[in-house]
Amino acid sequence: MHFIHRPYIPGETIAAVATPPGEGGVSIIRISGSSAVEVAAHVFSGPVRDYKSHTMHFGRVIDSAKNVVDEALLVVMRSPHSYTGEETVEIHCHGGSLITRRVLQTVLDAGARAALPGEFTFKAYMNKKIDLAQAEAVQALIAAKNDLALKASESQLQGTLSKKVQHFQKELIDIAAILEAWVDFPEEGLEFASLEEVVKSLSLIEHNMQLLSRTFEEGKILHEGLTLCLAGAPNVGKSSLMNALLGKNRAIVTEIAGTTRDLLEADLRIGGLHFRLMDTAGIRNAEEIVEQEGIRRSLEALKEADLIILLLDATRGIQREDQEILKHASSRKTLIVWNKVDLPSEHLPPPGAIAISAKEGQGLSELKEALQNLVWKQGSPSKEEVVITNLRHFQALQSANQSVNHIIEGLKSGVSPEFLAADMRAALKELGTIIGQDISEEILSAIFSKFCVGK
Ligand SMILES: Nc1nc2c(ncn2[C@@H]2O[C@H](COP(=O)(O)OP(=O)(O)OP(=O)(O)O)[C@@H](O)[C@H]2O)c(=O)[nH]1
Ligand SMILES: [Mg+2]
Repeated sequence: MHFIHRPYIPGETIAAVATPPGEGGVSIIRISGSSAVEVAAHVFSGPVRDYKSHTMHFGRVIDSAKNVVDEALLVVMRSPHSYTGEETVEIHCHGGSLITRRVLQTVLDAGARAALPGEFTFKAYMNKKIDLAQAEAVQALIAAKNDLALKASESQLQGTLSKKVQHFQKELIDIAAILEAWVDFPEEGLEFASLEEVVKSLSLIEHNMQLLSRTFEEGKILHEGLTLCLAGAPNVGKSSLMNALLGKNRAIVTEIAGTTRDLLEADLRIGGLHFRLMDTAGIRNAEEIVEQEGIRRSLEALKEADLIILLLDATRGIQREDQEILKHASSRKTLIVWNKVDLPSEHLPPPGAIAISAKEGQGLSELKEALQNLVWKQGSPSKEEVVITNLRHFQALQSANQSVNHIIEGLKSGVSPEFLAADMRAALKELGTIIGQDISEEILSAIFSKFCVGK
């Protein structure tokens, strides 16, 4: 087994800074491997070998020339009760970037090797502390940008996805045994289960796997966020709405039509969702080339965006130019919003329409609610206990599903069970890759190399 093009040596002692780079109160240097305690004993003033597991001790870090490098706290975590499953020592030193580097260098000089990205988690995986789906959850947890994404990765780290996958595997193995019995004992085999029963069980597994893969869309929303484009004719109040949603004067607002010419972007959070908000140039037939280019970009943004707020000016009602813009906005992802309802107008928004005043901040909570409803059209995210957030898992589930579907179709059309064994093996293998069974070194390296050093 290799880890990122390097032979994997069980128990090899590695070290890295586990805290983010830069200045802070405390930095943590993590050492893990069979000689972690020995290495730590070399660089620390106290009797490290005698420390009880999971207890903190104050002392000094001392280099090979007997210079004091820093004062620090040290904790030993004895195998197997550590993140990696191996002997682990953490040194909590002062948080300067230079001092942290010096402490790390002292540890490396004492015999540890500098850890590669994700190598601690890789050790945890190799030592069966966690499976691959859980290792990936660690990374998702660190990268989570909103509460829902955090919840999804926490649950994956607890092993909910792994359990589900193992459950599918077990059900398939049970069915594989029945198919085998049919082949080996064609006479009595059918006593174990009828063809209809097997097809029914397989269809149920297929259905449940589909339900799980469908959560991927949701997982993507949670992790990557959504792009939300503010579009409409000039002067309807797009930039005013951007400012109102952000609660600050991000975009220039004037009474001149054609104020915004470039795409403006900002991060926005609504109810646990993360949006990339885009203010665009008002769309009209422009003469001037800068504005024309701005409008071209607006139309592009409309096409690419996950969601669109199409703004109308309530004092003008729907004009021909609004009709034109509507043609570019797919209704599936568009919310039509009437702005400037604080002004008197003879054009009343249709009943039930979302009516706001970007200027006065009126109707914004209704708008936010409507946005969330548009995102969670298929139901609120908390309903499924397990959410797929990882493309690799999604693809594996899809191919497993396909193989199960082949088996069902084969059985229905009278194909002899022995010819379906390959599909059964394929389905089990694909499911296995999610939790790291039978997985190639390239894939492993690709997964762990995305981690940061020290994790
Ligand atoms: N009374 C009132 N005025 C508004 C409202 N929203 C925007 N305005 C005014 O309408 C004018 C245009 O607003 P902007 O936010 O610049 O409009 P825009 O859609 O970004 O315009 P372009 O960038 O030119 O396409 C400004 O004078 C705003 O003060 C509103 O809700 N009520
Ligand atoms: Mg504008």
